[in-house]
Amino acid sequence: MRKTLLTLGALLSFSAGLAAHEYDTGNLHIEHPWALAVPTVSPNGAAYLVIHNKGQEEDRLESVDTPRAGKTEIHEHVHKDGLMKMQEVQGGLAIPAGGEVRLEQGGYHLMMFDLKQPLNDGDKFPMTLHFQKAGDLNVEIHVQKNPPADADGGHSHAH
Ligand SMILES: [Cu+2]
Repeated sequence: MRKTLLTLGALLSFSAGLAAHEYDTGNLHIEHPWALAVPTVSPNGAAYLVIHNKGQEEDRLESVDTPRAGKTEIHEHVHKDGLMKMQEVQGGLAIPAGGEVRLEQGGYHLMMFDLKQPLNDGDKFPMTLHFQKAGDLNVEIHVQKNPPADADGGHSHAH
């Protein structure tokens, strides 16, 4: 019995290590901030993360910035005239009480303009998230060729 428990514990800590980096600030929990590696000629890039709000009140991601880019905006994709376009989220991104917001490919993203250096696989760089209630949070963005494996597995990507 004791041996089984120890084995399970080792497995759990191993998978927690694989799940990489997470952050907490106030009632917010942020999972795995990452950016897609892009060809060196691209002046722009996008970063993604998941924000959980464990609190009783809505919070709001008002803006973000990183020294890696000239300008960073919170974007959403919208369907317009049969085309998929992206635009800045006006007034910030609401993080509902007790809910979560996923920034992922094809949806909300942190759009970086005028990259100072190309986003190469394996790079890491800092970004500051400015929340209305939780304040500022510094995170590290990991540049990857592929989206992170989904740790919670409890939702569908069918959209
Ligand atoms: Cu965009």
